[in-house]
Amino acid sequence: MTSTTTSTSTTPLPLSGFLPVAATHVLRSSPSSTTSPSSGSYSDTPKTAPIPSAHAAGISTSTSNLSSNNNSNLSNNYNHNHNTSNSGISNSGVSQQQQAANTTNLNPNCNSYFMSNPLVLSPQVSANCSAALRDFHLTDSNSGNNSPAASSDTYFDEDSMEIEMTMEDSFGSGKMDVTPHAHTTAATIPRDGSTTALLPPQKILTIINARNTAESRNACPSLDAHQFELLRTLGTGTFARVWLVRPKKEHRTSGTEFYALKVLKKKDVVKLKQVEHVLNERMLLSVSRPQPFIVDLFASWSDRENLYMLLEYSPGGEVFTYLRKMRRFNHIQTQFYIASVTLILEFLHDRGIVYRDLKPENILLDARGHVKLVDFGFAKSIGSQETYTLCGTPEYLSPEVIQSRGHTTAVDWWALGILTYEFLCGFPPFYDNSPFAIYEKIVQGRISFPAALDETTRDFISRLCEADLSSRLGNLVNGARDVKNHSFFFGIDWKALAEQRMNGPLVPELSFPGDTRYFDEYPQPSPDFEPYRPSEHPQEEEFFKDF
Ligand code: ISQ
Repeated sequence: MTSTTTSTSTTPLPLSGFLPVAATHVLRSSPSSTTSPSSGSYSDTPKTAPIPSAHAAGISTSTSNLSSNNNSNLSNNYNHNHNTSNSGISNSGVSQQQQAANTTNLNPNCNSYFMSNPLVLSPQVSANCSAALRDFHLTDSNSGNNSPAASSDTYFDEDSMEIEMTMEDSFGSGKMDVTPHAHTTAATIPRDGSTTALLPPQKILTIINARNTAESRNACPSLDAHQFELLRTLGTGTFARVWLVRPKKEHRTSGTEFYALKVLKKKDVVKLKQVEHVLNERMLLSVSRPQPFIVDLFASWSDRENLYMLLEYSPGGEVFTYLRKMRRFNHIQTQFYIASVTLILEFLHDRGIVYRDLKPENILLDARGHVKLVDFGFAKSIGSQETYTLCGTPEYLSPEVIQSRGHTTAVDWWALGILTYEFLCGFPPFYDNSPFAIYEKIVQGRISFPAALDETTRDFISRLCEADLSSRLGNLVNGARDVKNHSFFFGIDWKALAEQRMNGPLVPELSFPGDTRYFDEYPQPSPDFEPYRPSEHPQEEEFFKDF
């Protein structure tokens, strides 16, 4: 989720046996970037969010001898190479973290908000984190989609309720379509092609609830961008901006209703040939309810210029931010996040959905430190079929994707192995300065493990990052069950985790539900002088009609 950057260069992959596809770089983050998010590049705004407390998550601990934060054998060249600034938590992170934990203060404001709020850290452990490099998106040579691909977003900021804006302020009242909205659609309501007229002010929660349970969306009131106040940007991408929003007073049920509103510019979605990805994202998010570790899509709608997705607000920010600040996670932290992601993959794969963009940037934390997976821009419903669209992030791509051999849900298990390694080591196993060099390493398939990683962990990662699909953990007859049964997860209570009975190992310190301290600041959107003309895109408009 950190800014996803597309470069305009298209370069064939250099390795023999690879399809000569158009390649579009998306840098995970780079300290030297200066382009503004609104121009389609990422922001180099330093991350300023505070680190929350390390908190044993109620999971009994494994006997693993790896306490990664405590291990000075693990050098973190990845951060150094990419100028990730010092987080204030040194290599011997555990002791500092421990020290910080000792100075922990309970935030009295949190009590009513957290269900069972453990110790929370004061924000003083915060420091800049300009993060690392990566993100790469390839376009689909088979579909002829050779334009720069873009993952839809990037996020992050901090600040409070000061910057309040209405939709009119942000987009310019002249630009918004103020006619009745033809295609306001709740995420879970089957479409029937009918339209919904704009009704007088309604309570947003009532609308959401009604639309999610009503027989027909015709019977439901509509949602509209003008019903929300835009509070601040949570993240930006090439064609999307995510806002923290709350219903305007007359639409509010309580003072605690906050949402993340993802606004996608139709003009850019069309220009970047992302129509299919965006429609996929909306559809797959809607069928992925209710999975507590996937961000909830409450509703979606469109107007003349934009597509909108009203999402659950996840105030803890990106796991990426925590990882870069703490350098690496310890076994307990890693186990908790990887177990949560395993449950997500099990859920998606059971429904024939491949996610295809697993990385720390796309994993947010909620108020209790639980995982929320976002950005379904590359997710696809494939059943048990193979697919050939090349997309993902270089360090996380599996060999079969790089070599265009056709891929399945097995790519997500490969990525889970990469994620486990990156969480424990602070850098991914296949890393280099250019995507091409990364691909060479991935295809060579040699993983070197830091001395501190124990045998069980090495086995877990090696079996996930297995090039041979017929032996890859997760891709065998027992599917996700094999992954869950691996001794890497020793001590995990899967049922308790799925039911979110315990808090996460890092619990954000928040003082109210709309707290944005874990998000970076973003510049205001620049005015757009080139309007989208629906009449020039009849085919795409036909698709957007169903949004
Ligand atoms: C929910 N909460 C915070 C940020 C988000 C970014 C993208 C999608 C959902 C989000």
